[in-house]
Amino acid sequence: MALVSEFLGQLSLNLGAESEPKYPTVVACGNFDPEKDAARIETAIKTKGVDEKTIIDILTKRSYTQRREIAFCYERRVKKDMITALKGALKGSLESVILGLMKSTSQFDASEIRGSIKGLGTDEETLIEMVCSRSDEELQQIKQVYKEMYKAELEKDVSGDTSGDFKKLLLALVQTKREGPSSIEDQEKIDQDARALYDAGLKRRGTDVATWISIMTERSIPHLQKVFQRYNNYSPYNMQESIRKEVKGDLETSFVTLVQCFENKQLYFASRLNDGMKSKGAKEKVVTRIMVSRCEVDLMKIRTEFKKHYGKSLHQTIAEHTKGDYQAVLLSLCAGDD
Ligand SMILES: [Ca+2]
Repeated sequence: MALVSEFLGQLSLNLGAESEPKYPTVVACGNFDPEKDAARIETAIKTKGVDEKTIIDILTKRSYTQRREIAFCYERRVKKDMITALKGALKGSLESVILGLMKSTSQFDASEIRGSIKGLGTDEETLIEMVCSRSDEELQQIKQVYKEMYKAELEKDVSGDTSGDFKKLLLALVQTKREGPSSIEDQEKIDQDARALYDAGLKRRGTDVATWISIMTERSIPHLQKVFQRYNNYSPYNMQESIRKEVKGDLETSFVTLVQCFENKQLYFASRLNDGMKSKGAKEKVVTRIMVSRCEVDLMKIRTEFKKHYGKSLHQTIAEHTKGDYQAVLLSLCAGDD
């Protein structure tokens, strides 16, 4: 599997010099005819009882740009907005997935964050996942799109809905202050930071959260990986265990999420997917969010981590724990068994 994902990573377009390589499961369709797709979707929507299968087959096997082209052709043909038509034709979890796919990855991420803070109360679980797992590059795009979509500043909305150290941490992340990776490994700085994390936490009474926030939001990820290894020279507990001992609640979840993502982001998503499908009161919202937001980013690598860690493939797990059209659309996004 590693080989296939590496191959796909090399194939995908790398826009901008500093972009991370991509490992998508949903890629552009080679033999693409937007007029034909639009006509098939029109028929599928008009079919009595709606032909969900055709809608799934088409929209999960095209890139975002292609889906937009289909929507454009559809609107010209039918004189109706395709998204509105899909909204009327589909329902439940399938509708959420398909409407999610009609947004770009950044638009989808921005709308998930907006929903988590502007809904009734604050959905901290979603907010933490979105802010703590995204790279600075992704967050910069999300901020820009957020402004376009909602005429509001993400930073302001996040700070209006959170408080205390939790707010300080999320804001520091949204401000995207992380250093880029350096070609030279600075052993002295690795040691200093490892020590500073220990001195600010386990070593003292209470926690100097400000120090933790600055190190974890400003240092490069390869540097932090080394820091967490070095940390074990000073502390009897590793970084995640130390976080759990020192802080509680949303702040604890946020720091733990950060460290998990620094260590292996795709494993973090794999475990969220696994919990989302297997835990009591399965969390369809989490599963939908990860499948939609990562299918054109790194879902192929998430699949690899999933199989490696759980012994069962993501495909099999979806097949066992979901059903109907929702299962069909997830399996199609998953795009293969491992
Ligand atoms: Ca302490």
